[in-house]
Amino acid sequence: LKIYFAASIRGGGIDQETCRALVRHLKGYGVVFTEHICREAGGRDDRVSDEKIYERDIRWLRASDAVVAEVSVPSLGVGYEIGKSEDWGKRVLCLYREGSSNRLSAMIGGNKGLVVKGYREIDEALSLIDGFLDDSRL
Ligand code: 6IA
Repeated sequence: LKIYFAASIRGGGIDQETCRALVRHLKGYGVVFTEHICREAGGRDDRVSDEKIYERDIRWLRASDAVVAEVSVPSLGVGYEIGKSEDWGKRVLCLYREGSSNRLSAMIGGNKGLVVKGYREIDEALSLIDGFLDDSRL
């Protein structure tokens, strides 16, 4: 399975522990194109040009079988990737940590074309991933 994992980078950055736990779990299902984004979150990400990042990510997104997005921290990039994925008919799981200081955008939370799930503990998020990826429609 080829999985595109999306999470906020410049849009604030998700916490590293959550990022790593999600990526580690996703890797049990196959290739995670974006496994490096945890290390980049909140750190320097200017070693590669924005143009290169955009082109590579779009290529990966197009090639993916499923998209898992952590949406607790608002991110223009993640929102853009979710919109593209939806247009391309990909199944998208959006994971939102309940009680986050940012309310989830209505453009994500109100979209019936996406699978949007709230979680409190990381283990809950991992079970939600299992439910999503074990679905036979993939
Ligand atoms: O607007 P944001 O920066 O929060 O957007 C985050 C989303 O855009 C993530 O889901 C990524 O897929 C994508 N993205 C943004 N910046 C990068 C990036 N920079 N690398 C990969 N994906 C990115 C670091 C480059 C690194 C190789 C040095």
